[in-house]
Amino acid sequence: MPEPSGYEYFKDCSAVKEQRTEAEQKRDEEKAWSSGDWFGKRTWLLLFFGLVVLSTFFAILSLIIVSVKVSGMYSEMKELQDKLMLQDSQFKGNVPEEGQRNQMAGELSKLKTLVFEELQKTQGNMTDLNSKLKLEMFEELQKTQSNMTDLNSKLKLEMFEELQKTQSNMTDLNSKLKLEMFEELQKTQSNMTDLNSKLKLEMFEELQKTQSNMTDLNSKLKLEMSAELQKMQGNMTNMISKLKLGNCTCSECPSGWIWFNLHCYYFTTNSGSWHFAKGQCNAMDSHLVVINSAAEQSFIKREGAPERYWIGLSDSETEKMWQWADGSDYRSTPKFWARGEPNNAGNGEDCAHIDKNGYWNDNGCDTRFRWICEKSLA
Ligand code: MAN
Ligand code: CA
Repeated sequence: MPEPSGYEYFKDCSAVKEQRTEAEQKRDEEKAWSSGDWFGKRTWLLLFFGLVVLSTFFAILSLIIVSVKVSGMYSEMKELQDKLMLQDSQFKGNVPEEGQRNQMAGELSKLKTLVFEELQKTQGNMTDLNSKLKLEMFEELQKTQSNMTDLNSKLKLEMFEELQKTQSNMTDLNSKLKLEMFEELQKTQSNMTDLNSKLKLEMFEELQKTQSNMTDLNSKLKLEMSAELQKMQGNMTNMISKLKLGNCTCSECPSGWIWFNLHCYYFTTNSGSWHFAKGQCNAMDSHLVVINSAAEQSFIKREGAPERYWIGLSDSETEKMWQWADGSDYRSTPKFWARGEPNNAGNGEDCAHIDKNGYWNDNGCDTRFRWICEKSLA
């Protein structure tokens, strides 16, 4: 029994549908008439119907396409089958005999030879081509090498020139640098020389100052040492004298008197005229000091300075006839007058005294001075 076509099927379905829709339509129309919404229901119905028609159309179209394709494939398959069948029958029916096979083998060997010759020719051509190619490449390489050599030479030349320039620049720079360094060194040397001169000057000045200070110090030291030495010398002389005396009846100087060379000396603190002083010394079993030696003068000078003291020397009896108080000969004793003395100044000066500087001066006998008494221990 033949299958119903798509159209018939569709016809049947639409018939059923039509039957169902007519019944439903009647019902709906009744409902719509009764409910009063007839326009809305109809629109929905039309839309639904359109959709059904469209889907049916697309279904038929698909079916046609599928059937066309299937029939094409089927015819192709059929053709292939026919070909195969033909080949099979040819193969089965045309099995070559031995003579034919030998002929075919001969043809085949000829073919092989031909192919081999062709291959050999091709190989020969290839070899030629290869040789040509090699030659060309060699030539190209030689050219490239030559170009490279040229380039290298050019580069070398350029580099050499550049190096020469750089070398020249470096030499210039070096010369400049040397010059600058030389100038700087000269400046530094000059500065050093100036500094050296200044330093020398300062050192010389400092040395001069130090030398002067040293000289002052030396003078002071000499003076102090000389004084000290004189004292020591006096003391030593006294001690020697004491020792020399040995068994003599020696006695010490009275209290307040100073011992020197076996003599005692009294330096007063009160003052009076020369004659008053002379009387005072005599009253103390002594006389105004008589200076018989340089050592004694030094002792008097040292102990008396810087006061003025009457000494036992006067020319009150005869002008310029100086006499010592103990009768010692004025002519044989050393003199220690100050410069320009005795000058008998003013109304006359007949009495001698130790001045502030330690040397002698003649002065008016009534002048009030301190005095020095002396007595021997021998
Ligand atoms: C000065 C000098 C001395 C003199 C006194 C008198 O010092 O002329 O010679 O004895 O004066 O005061
Ligand atoms: Ca005088």
